[in-house]
Amino acid sequence: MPRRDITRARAGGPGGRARALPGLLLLLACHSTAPTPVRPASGPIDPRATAETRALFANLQRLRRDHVMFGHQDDLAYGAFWTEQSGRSDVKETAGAYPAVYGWELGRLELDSTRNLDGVDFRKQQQWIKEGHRRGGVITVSWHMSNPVTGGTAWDHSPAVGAILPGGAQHQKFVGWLDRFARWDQGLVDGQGRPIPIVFRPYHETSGSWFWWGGKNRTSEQYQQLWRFTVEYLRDRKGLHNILYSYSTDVFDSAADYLKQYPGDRWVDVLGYDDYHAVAHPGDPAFPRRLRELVQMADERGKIPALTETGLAGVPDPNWWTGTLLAGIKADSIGRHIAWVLVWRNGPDNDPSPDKKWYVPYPGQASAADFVRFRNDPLIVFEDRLPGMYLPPGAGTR
Ligand code: BMA
Repeated sequence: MPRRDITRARAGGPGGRARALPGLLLLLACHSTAPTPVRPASGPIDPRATAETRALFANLQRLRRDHVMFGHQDDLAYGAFWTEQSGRSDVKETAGAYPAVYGWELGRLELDSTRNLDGVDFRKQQQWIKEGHRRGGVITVSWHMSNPVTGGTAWDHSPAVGAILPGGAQHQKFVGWLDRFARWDQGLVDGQGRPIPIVFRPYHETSGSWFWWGGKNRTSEQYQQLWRFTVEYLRDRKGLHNILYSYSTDVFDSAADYLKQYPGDRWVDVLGYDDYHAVAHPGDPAFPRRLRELVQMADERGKIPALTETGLAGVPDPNWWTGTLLAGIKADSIGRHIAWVLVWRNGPDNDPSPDKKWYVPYPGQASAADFVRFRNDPLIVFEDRLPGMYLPPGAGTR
């Protein structure tokens, strides 16, 4: 299918048709074709969110009017050919700047392990989170939580949700796991002792049945109860106020499909979804269609839409960054208003064919030149072009 040219589709955008029009006409043109406006009164679901967390919410909403941030999982911990080397980042070494968003993972924190399921040391992880935050980056956290009933991994989909809800046989054990999260979260403070805001994305890809909290392994009601209990416990019982909560599904067919187990507007700040499917096929119309639906759902609710995970393993397509990812984001004048896109980790650890696991290039990799083109696109923001995300909007630079 031929693509729409985004510079024309988006009135008032760089190079857009509206640019040639004089003042008033320009204003009218912007007005008539602009995407659904973001509800100005929106804010975090936590009424006691810290000033920095409220600022992060507002700045994410503001930034996505014109830009999309780029993120990478485990960026500072290891890369394609290195582990734990201070200052290193495959993203920076290839594109010249750190990512704007840093994804981190908590799996095995619940077991009191010193390292997560991918071998990342939790103490060092906290240092990397602080380092990224100090540079102005945005932190997002996933949790491939072990199965609380069997003790197996997150992929052990023996029924568990019913057992950990209040009244269930494993409820206290589960609450103990949330307590460990709370201790971990309380360690995240900046140089002045203020809590570092995070986007927390537990129980992710919930539409799929590969995790114990997903799909056929629980009812929608059980998922919603689990979600609401988690928010209430962390926010109201543990008093954590540095968190934006991100719901996320895997690929979805429609808004109704996406919202099937949605916990509700009072319980979610970020509407995310993970897509490793459409992005494997350049020009797949399902990709901009999903982004459009996601942004519309978020705009209607005053929430923040984000492509919370994506990527092409090994990035064998030399033009994937601009030809598939960027083209797909730009293909829809509404869908382009996601706040960020995060690609998965560069971990070669547990894959027999390691090159299949790289999600960002290293210098010299097949897609490296195109990754630089992606980074230079005016829509895309890496860390060096971020505004001050933790100051009230308009308050200046970081
Ligand atoms: C998955 C894979 C696994 C990893 C897990 C948690 O998508 O990358 O190797 O253990 O995420 O990070």
